Amino acid sequence: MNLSFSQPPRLEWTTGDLSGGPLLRKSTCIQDLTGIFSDERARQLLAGERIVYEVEMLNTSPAEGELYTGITHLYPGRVGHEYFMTRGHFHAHREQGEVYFGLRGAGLLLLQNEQGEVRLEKVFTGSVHVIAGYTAHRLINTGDEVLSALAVWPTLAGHDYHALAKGFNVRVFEENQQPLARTVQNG
Ligand code: PAN
Ligand code: ZN
Repeated sequence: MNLSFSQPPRLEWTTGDLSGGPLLRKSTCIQDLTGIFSDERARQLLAGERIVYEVEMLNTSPAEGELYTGITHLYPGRVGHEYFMTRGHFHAHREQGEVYFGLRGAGLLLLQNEQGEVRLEKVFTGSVHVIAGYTAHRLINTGDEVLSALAVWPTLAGHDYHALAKGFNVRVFEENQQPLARTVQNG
């Protein structure tokens, strides 16, 4: 039998650039992130069309049992003193987990369980983050270059952005040129 060799998509590990396959792209800008940062006035003073993060995904089958593969590029910046971050979410199917891999840049992965307990993991080139089910997750860019991370998650998982609409229980601010995590009350 004479089988040909197919060419899979390619991830450039140093930049997080995906190529060679059908891709889906989504940009999230300052104007999309109402109520996400603690200083809403500071957010309104920034240009609404400024991109905070972009997600590139392989356009693969959404069927149950399949996996999605996506890269998040989170730009450096702050709203007031709070670092740029993703919206963050629980999976709609809470039991579904996910794995993140740090590709470039420096930041934090904020993890919060259903009891409201929070953990912060450092994200760096080569970091591996096994996100258990029932755990909300958010990337935070504490550096001054783009933070890129690869994520793989079940198509079944779905996203629930409402459960944490009031915010996570910890926010990360720059103080004296250092990241500082503060516990916040979300009523
Ligand atoms: C990631 C996230 C991505 C963007 O692919 O969706 O980092 O963050 P938000 O979805 O919170 O805006 C993932 O966790 N997928 O499940
Ligand atoms: Zn997720």
